[in-house]
Amino acid sequence: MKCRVCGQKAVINMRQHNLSLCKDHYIEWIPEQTERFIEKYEMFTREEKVLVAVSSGKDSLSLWDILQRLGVQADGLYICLGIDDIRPQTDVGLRYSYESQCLTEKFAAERDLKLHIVDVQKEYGANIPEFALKSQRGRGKPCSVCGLVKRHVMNRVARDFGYDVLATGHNLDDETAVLFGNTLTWAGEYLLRQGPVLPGIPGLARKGKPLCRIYEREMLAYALLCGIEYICDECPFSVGSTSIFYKQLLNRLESEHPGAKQFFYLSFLEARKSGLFTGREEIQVELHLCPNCGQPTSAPGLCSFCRMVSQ
Ligand code: Q46
Ligand code: ZN
Ligand code: ZN
Repeated sequence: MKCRVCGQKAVINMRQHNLSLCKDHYIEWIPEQTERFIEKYEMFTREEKVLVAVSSGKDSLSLWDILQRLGVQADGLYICLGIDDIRPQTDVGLRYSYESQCLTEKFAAERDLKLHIVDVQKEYGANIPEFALKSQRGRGKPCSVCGLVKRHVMNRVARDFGYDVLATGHNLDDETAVLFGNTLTWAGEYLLRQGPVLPGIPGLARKGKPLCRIYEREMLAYALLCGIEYICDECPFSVGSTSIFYKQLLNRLESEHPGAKQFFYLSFLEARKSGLFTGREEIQVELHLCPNCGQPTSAPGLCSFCRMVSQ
């Protein structure tokens, strides 16, 4: 197996792209691909201020690394969720947030990058497991509460510090797992909103997913080959999630049909572009501003986040 560019020994063979590359050319190829997708989907321009949401996972840290290589001025945001001291069957969750924060801070310090840190417990009086216990949303699993908190904090920091766009490290496997779930239920509203970029509205920054066309396996290889120190443990609450199950199903499909995930995602984007999900009249949701935090919300009064925090 030889590198298609230089003929040296290849370190990765991507059947889905019919491409093998050596380490040096692979480390160049991933940023080139990312740049192509940033431009193709008009995520942001060189002049815009980018905020990257970093969790210390391989995808978000690699994304931050790639943006630096591309010369994009991107600052980081780490949200400390307080997912520590949890004792499931194993003790993986014991210091999940603590370790994530250390790795993210180290990454930023070594590269002299600006990092915003928001500690949910300190700022809002409870951590994610505690919010999950006291909120209706969190019954059983805290992921719904966690998603609400992360969205709120990301939007708040982007607005308060004047960022034009919020970039997240979702890869192709993440996107196809969500797409698969939304397709199983034909969740039209979600299908309409899913895509590489979500336009901003007053009070909410644009959101972009520069890695949305890159396979998880490719991102893992990139992080390893670049020597990026990321957290290997998954969040303890992700155990048994439907998204992991969908990823496993899609991996089986991919192993039989290389390129299947990419084809699924690209065909969806084409179908969406051609108006497949806008057949009926688009419902114009009137947005109100939350009187407490000022973020847009679909119903008058406090937004869901402020309601949860005030409980
Ligand atoms: S961090 Fe939060 Fe995830 Fe953990 S609690 Fe669920 S949503 S699984 S990406
Ligand atoms: Zn090469
Ligand atoms: Zn609010």
